[in-house]
Amino acid sequence: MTKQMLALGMGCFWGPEAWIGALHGVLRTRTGLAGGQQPDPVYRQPADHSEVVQIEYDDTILPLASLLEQFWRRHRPAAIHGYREGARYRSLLLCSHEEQLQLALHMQAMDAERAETTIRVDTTFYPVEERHQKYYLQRQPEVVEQLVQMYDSRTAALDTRLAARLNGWSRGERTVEQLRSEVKEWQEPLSPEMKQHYERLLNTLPV
Ligand code: MHO
Repeated sequence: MTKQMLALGMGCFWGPEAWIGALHGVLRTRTGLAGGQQPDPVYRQPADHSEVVQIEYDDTILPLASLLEQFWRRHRPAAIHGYREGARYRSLLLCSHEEQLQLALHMQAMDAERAETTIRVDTTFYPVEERHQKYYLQRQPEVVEQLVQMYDSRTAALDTRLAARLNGWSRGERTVEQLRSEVKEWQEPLSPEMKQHYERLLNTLPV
């Protein structure tokens, strides 16, 4: 497995975190601010930064090209710019290395509508407060509560691969059945005991 990192901006980060978290091969998602120059932006005052989803993914399962196809299919870059104040909402593709950048630029050139997306290598990322992490999953407190019981803290629980998938499920991006069969295949770094906890949680979800 090759672990990769990338950040995508396409408007309000709540919805994108849900569909991205549902993708097979995504290991972790976080919402935050990125793409600007000014130090220490916060949600209420993003300065010159934009809302983005930071994604950790396994590119042997989810190739970058397929992630980026979906990124451009899921939003219209030109429709986002200038919506609301400053730079908060922008079509943004922040790569973590040159190889990602070359593929992203190549794919951008394939469709004129993609021209409005800002693309560059930039790994600076400022996570935002917890209430914006897995926003739609957090609307289901009884599910989050079960997840929290398996981890040391709410922060750790909301940061997991399962939390990313459940967030997708809470938006109808995945069925419980799909999650059950996927979790069966998860190996490292999941202990057999933890996997049982996961399966138990999935069994309590309304189908
Ligand atoms: N629906 C919100 C946007 C929140 S998002 C995290 C609003 O229109 O105020 O940008």
